[in-house]
Amino acid sequence: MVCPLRCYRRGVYTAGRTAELTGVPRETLRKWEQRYGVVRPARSEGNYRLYDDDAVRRLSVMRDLVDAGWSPREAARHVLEEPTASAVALPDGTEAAFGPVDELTACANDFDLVRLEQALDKAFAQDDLRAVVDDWLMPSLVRLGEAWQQGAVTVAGEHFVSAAVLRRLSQTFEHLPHAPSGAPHVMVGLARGSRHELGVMAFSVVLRSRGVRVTYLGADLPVEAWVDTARALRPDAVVLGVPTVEDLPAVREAVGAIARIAPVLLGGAHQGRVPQAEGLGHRAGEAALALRDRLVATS
Ligand code: B12
Repeated sequence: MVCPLRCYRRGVYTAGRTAELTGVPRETLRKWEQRYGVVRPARSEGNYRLYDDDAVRRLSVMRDLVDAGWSPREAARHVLEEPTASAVALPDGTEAAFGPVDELTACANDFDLVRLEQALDKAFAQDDLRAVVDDWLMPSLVRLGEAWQQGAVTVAGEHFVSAAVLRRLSQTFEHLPHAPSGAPHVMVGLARGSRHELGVMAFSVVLRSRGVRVTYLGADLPVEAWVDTARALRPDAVVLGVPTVEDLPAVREAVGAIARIAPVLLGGAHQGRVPQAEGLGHRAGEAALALRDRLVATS
């Protein structure tokens, strides 16, 4: 059954439901709480543990890391230290300027294309693409992911929305003017097997809007193709996304190979786990502006 928005926005879950949502057995939930302090569940009147949305998100990330071979201690440290979009407070006035950050999730429930395109129209009508990306689009996608993970939107609903977002970002990218000659040049994309391209695409839009020449290579690019293209184009920098834990091995391989040719920088939720490359931070728009300034200053 599809749950109305209210269910997950202020979600409160029993230990059994949290175990179902995260795939972490109940005994392990207790162990991770007591040994590592990853979550601090509230208690019901009967003294049962009650988990909220943020706890479910933390536990899911920790489960992914442990599944990917991390020790629970290391995974817990990562979960506690690394902020994500959902942990970042939105500035005042965000909803007035762009509309609610729950709007995309609501559209994933009702498949209303008109409403979805109106929400994108309203947000992208703002001049400041950096703010559109950091203050509305990325937080909206994080909400969508949480809703999908909790069963509050279907896979089809999530695809319906993310396809529309990708269309809008691509259209915005195409309508930006070409960079002037002599402008800094950045190659952007994802490693082999990695398909979450909305973050790197949004970053590319902001970068191009500030006069940088962006060669956007998209999703799922094998390491050999990265290397050949970097050798041929000699960009000033290469930027890869690391949106999921599963992307880490391919990103590490790509970084190792590309770093001999050009500086490699990373974005996305798991950027901090690739020691050979610098992370650009978790605000894609701001990171694009900072990178542009840096490249201009060193050119
Ligand atoms: C849309 C979406 C999809 C779409 C992507 C469509 C597209 N063309 O991009 C599709 C349907 C393909 C998809 C597939 C899958 N997905 Co998905 N997806 C999402 C969703 C809802 C948004 C993804 C996104 O754009 N994130 C970008 C931003 C919002 O998130 P971020 O990576 O945390 O980055 C933050 C910052 O680092 C920064 N940032 C992001 N990018 C960049 C880039 C630069 C350069 C910089 C500086 C900063 C920066 O902005 C963000 C906000 O602060 C997320 C939810 C989420 N929380 O991200 C799930 C999510 C990423 N998906 C998930 C999963 C599990 C999957 C699948 C495995 C599902 C499946 N069983 O098939 C596959 C894997 C596909 C693959 N091989 O890569 C999980 C990943 C958990 C993990 N393992 O780490 C998430 C987190 C959902 C969840 N809560 O469980 N997905």
